[in-house]
Amino acid sequence: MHRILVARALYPETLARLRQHFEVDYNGDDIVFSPRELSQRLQGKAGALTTGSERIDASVLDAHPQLRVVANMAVGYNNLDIAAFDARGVLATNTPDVLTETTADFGFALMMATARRMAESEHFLRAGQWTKWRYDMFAGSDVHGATLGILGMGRIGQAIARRGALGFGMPVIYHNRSRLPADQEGPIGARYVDKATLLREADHLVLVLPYSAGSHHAIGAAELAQMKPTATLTNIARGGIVDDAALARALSERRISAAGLDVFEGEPAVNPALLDLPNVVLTPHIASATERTRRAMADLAADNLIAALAGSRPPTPVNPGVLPLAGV
Ligand code: 8YV
Repeated sequence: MHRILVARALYPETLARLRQHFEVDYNGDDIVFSPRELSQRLQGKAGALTTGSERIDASVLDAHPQLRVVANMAVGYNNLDIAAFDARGVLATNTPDVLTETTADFGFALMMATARRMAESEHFLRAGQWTKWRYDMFAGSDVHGATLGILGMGRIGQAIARRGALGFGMPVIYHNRSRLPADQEGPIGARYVDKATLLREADHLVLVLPYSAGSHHAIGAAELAQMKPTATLTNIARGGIVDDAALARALSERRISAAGLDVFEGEPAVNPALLDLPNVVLTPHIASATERTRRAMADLAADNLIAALAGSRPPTPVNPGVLPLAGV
């Protein structure tokens, strides 16, 4: 029986299924391992079920040549050094598709909460400051009919575009590494534009691109300066895509109107400058967090581990070029 590490707390049902196939070392206390602790716990393991909080790079793989598969319970896998995996013939898997609509719901909700000042007004009410109606009280910006800008037009970006175009009559503009085929642009009337046009024309800009060295600080002071002063920015992608310090400055100087952030540079730490601002809605990386979707992500990660370590093709490999795996 292969030995695996389940690196974080997991649904008991998923864990029980894994235990039918493997000898499981389970981090039931849900400790976020230091790199050293993680390396210790990977001793003798053929597989690992990880989340975005566990970093597996060349040095970890070199220290554990018996490790064959890392199943990440996330669609994003910037915590895994895929070039290092490829070079060593180690398989990485992720959890696409099962979270697309759930994450798009949240992205749209966060964008709406940001535009309509929901967090700020709720804090005002809870603080007992609501003593009268006033004509301009918490007047925000409209979502319906406004131009929706999307940076990164993968599955989640397209699902957000559908919500905006079909449900809220929003013209959609987007920028991406590659343009969508016409039959995918057509139904949502999405217009492909360069990044400068996206920044200049979007009323509500939503970030849904993967994090990589190339997307680090894709939105910094220079980009924020190109946006409309009335625009909002929503980040449900990854911390590090936005320069949070530059964003805090832009928000405090009202160079854009508001931001909604579900992800942060260095999370779970949050730049203190953001915490002090009224015009930002902050959530703790929960865009995929519905009961059903998180179970589906856990199950898919388990399916990937079970298939790969049985020598079968896993449902959602990140680097299928390493298949078939040697030594399983
Ligand atoms: C995860 C995410 O919850 O899927 C992703 O890429 O960001 C979230 O859905 C998070 O990464 C924990 O693994």
